[in-house]
Amino acid sequence: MIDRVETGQARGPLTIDGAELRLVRLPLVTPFAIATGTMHEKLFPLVRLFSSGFEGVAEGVMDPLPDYLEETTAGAMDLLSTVLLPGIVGQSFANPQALARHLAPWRANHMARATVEMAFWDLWSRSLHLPLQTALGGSGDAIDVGVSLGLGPVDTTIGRVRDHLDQGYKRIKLKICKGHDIALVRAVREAFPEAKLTVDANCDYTLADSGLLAGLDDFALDYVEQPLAWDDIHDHATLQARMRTPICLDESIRTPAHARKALQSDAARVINIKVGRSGGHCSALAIHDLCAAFDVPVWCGGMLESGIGRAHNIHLSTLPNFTKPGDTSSASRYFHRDIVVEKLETVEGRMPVSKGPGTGVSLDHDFLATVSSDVRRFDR
Ligand code: OSB
Ligand code: MG
Repeated sequence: MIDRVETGQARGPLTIDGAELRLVRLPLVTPFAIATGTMHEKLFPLVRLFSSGFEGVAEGVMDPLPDYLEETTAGAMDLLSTVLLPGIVGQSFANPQALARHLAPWRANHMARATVEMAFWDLWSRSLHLPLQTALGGSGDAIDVGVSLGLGPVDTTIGRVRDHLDQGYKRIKLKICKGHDIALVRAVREAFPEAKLTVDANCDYTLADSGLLAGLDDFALDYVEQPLAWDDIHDHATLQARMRTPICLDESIRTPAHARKALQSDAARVINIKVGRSGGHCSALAIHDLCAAFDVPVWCGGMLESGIGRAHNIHLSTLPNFTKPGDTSSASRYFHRDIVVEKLETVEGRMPVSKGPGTGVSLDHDFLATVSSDVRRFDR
């Protein structure tokens, strides 16, 4: 039984005294190419919530264009500033579940809602002087992590795989797309017969490609991530019946109901939980528990987050059913300089978990100011 802190009785409800929203732009160290396009920078809404001298922070994981899921940065900035943040400033919430219930009536917009919900979890766990990990019901001092390598030529990819295995990363995920799949995976598998390998197609295939996808069964992959459409659990069930390699769903799982349907229909034998994609930690915990009930392992995905989102992901990854390495690798792989003071770096493929209150990371305000625009305050 997971011992979760379900109430804020210790200090009573938290009243949101104020909120701040800003847009943050960070250049990426290496452009990141996936089936839907190439990212050169990370642009994201950053939300800060204030209550009784405490502060909670979170970032949104939506992209500028609706290429991963349907949400966009501009759309989220609008929803956050006109509806979600004005709707909670001045309101009191006994615990994160109460805040999640307040946000529940809104349709979709899971990433925008997650930004607010996650900031509240950070705020609430700080107010209780607990690490976020403890408030969520997790434990342990470090988590296993792998890396997600963007699309690239076969020879460069082999070099990058070697590099990351040498650094101790526990699993290598290769991005694939139509026309850049079997030959790539064969070459990497031949070069690294023992490596824990997975692939991620970001929805690039259809059921018409079942034969090709079943061909991936030859390469002892741990799983194939999101081969088919973002909104099609049913087709993934059909595909799973045609291949041995476990299917892992990412884009298709935005709610616990999506997870339940995927598990009931055998559309996913592994699930990638991204808290920022799924409406926040309450929903991520529900997905985690459902998967455990179906004996399906989960792992924590990433969206090239800054240290703020990365820290949330690290704490969530300490829950017991996160039994596969996550994508929460060293921040220095993504950014020359991060917006948090603490260095989130792996040691031999393990990411340490902060034991300070909340996420345990603090904003580097001087640097943050240089990469921020559109700063807005919401007061009572
Ligand atoms: O599908 O998991 C994905 C990055 C951006 C958008 C989608 C995905 C990814 C990654 C990178 O795979 C994960 C990370 O290193 O943060
Ligand atoms: Mg993915």
